[in-house]
Amino acid sequence: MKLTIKEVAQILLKHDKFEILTHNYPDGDCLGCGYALCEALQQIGKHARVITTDLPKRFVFLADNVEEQEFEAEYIVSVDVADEKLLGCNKEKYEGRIDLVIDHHGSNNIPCEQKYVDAESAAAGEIIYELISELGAVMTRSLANWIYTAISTDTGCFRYTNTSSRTLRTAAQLLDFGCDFGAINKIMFETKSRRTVQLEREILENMRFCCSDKCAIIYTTLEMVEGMGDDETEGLASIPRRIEGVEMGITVREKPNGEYKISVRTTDNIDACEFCKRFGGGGHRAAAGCTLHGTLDDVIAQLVSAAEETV
Ligand SMILES: [Mn+2]
Repeated sequence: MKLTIKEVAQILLKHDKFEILTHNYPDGDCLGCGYALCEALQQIGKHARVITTDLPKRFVFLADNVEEQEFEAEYIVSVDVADEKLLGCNKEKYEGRIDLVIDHHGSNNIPCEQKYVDAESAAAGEIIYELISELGAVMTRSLANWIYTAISTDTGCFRYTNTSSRTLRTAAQLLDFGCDFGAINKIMFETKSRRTVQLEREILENMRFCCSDKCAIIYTTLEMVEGMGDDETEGLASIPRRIEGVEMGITVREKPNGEYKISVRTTDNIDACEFCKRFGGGGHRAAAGCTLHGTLDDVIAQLVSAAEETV
């Protein structure tokens, strides 16, 4: 059933004792949406709690002011979860039990009768923003902060092309509600762990170029990232493509047992997906991936020779 935002609000108003599910490797959007919806429901007299998998360090503060409530759950809502597989360690418990899906991934394939999926929204946070006023909840500063976190992180701080005029209008209203956008931007976009900066230095020192400098290749070994969390090594694939003149950026990540995960980012004229298909991978035109085996030198040599034929 295709629902309107008003109908979603009516459904929520009819139920109580909510569990709100987020996806694994949680990001600012699913967490911001989860906590905002939770507080809005509590504000109008409902019981609610957010179910997460392990929080990356920089998101932990988001849970600071969330009231923990004890109750037997009766109604399960998922936010920003495109597929039940993404529930991670909560999959077994909640698979087939979701009562309402709220999401912005057009590809959402959760089998559920009641779904609100709006692929026009840059972030699920845009949907939650509208829902909060439909629920009759008051937009507090903490609600505004969570929703700002959701929307700003899914748009790369309003830089990605998914940003719409509605995204910016919503953000403007969140500023009117007093959200701490400066502090949130600093944490989300301008802060890296010292270890991450050291890793980046090592990566830059070892960067290789080929194809008359149109292709840049970076790599991490298991030794280089030892003890680092996923959130400390994300975003590395954007390093090569920041370099002027580079049309193809390749990131090689060593995994256990001689396996290497390859991420390829390209500019318009090169098809990253076609490139990765040569190695049994795939993806999108501008961003794709594949897996290779062997030694690091061997893997890089294979990538360089394929790049020389492509770029
Ligand atoms: Mn999202």
